[in-house]
Amino acid sequence: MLQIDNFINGEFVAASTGRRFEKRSPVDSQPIASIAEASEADVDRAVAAARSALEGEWGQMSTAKRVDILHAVADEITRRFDDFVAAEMADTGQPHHVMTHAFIPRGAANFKVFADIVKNVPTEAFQMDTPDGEGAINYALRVPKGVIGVISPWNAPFLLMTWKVGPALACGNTVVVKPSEETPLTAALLGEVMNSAGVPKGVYNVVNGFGPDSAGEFVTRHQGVDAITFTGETRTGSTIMKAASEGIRDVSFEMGGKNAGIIFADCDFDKTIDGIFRSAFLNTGQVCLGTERVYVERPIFDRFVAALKVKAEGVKFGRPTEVGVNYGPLISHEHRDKVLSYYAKAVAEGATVVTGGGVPDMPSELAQGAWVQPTIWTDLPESAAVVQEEIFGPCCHICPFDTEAEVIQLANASDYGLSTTIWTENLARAHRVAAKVNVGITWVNSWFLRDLRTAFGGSKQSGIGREGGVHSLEFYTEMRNVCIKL
Ligand code: NAD
Ligand code: 6OD
Repeated sequence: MLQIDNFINGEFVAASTGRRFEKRSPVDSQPIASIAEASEADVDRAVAAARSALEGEWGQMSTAKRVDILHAVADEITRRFDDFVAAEMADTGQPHHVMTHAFIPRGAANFKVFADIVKNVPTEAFQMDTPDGEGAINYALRVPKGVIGVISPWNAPFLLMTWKVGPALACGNTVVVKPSEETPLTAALLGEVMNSAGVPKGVYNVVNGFGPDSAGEFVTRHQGVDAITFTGETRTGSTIMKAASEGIRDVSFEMGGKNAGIIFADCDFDKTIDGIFRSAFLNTGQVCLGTERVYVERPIFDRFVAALKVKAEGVKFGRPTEVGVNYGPLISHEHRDKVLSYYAKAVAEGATVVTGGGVPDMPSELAQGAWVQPTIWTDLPESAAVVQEEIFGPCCHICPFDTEAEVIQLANASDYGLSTTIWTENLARAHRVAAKVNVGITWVNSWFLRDLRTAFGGSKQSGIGREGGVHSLEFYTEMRNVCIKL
């Protein structure tokens, strides 16, 4: 079994209390790692190390050198690509090709892209008239915000953690990361990478543990943490916001979604089926940007439901490295209980179960894993729990619509506003509808196609703020204006 320790001031260290917890494989429930559970004193040490790095070598370093070091981090991630793939597969149980084609390459990109942005983006300057006619000039300095608390989830652990650590370090901050208790492996591996790439001690720290009354709460309450960037459930965001209010500390939140797929009758049918299949079932539906509400224009409704059913019934369950496997387990039994409770609610509320709805028959060596069937429902009212609440599982409800105005109203009838996909061959309609759907990201005829220079985030209860491109600089730096009278 792997021994995973906290990473503080450039060293792997056990918890001061000696406490550890166990991580089990979602595939078969076998124990895979023993993890040091950080105490409040450990979090204190991590924050102190981050502060001292900020005031020391890292804080004094030229931007050019910092950028070079972050490129070295990206190169080292690429060199150890297979280790990251293996670690993330062990943690999440998701198929090999999802790791190699989607999630792990983003780790390196998250460092490179933000290092280059920081190197190239100018600050602002204004010439100003003054009563004496001689004028003044204003310019802004960008300074790091300080020690950043990074709280990350389990569904795409490495992608989501580096999406915050990359820009935070590029801007000259230091970090204390609290990865999800479900997925500690890649954050630890990144500690080794930081040391190999020459990142000074204390710049990147990892404290493991849980949320309330554990490492998550210790980090977010800590007054030595200057700002908190969080990805996870909306309910957790609300708790963290209260903690951040002590000391008036800034937050950036990327949270839940209940995303709509909008399918017009003039879509490219086969591409749309493939796209909705991916957006509903990739990563076993555990993607915040995934589609759990599907609205299909009535003339193609029956054909669409039948075709998506065939795709859902064609998934291949199995171990992540098995050839042809394209569908993994849920992250844990606890999460499976939640998803299955929604499967039961859908039936209780009168759904037609088009496919799935339960636990698949698995071979005996996988029977203890957290497996669930991909599930499709129809015939529910919009008020049903599975149409309103984020399930974060491999399931969707499909509902017919008749007009553009109606589907816009349906898509917007949610407390969340993270993403949407629109499927049509009519470009004018795509632009029209995209402008009216109240979400942070709309994809037309695609899904999860990411340009890291764009603003990423959610509206309504899906988030606060935007990260990505120069928008990350807005959170991870502060602007100091200098006014010079000429
Ligand atoms: P979660 O909120 O349960 O946990 C996220 C992290 O917060 C974990 O590290 C957890 O230990 C920590 N945490 C929990 N309670 C805490 C507390 N009181 N104080 C401090 N830290 C605490 O979320 P999850 O189950 O890990 O992830 C799934 C959720 O994340 C879904 O809602 C999904 O939509 C959302 N998500 C959003 C995005 C996005 O970009 N908007 C991306 C991925 C996931
Ligand atoms: O692509 C990203 O930058 C990002 N934050 C993706 C979020 C995926 C949610 O599961």
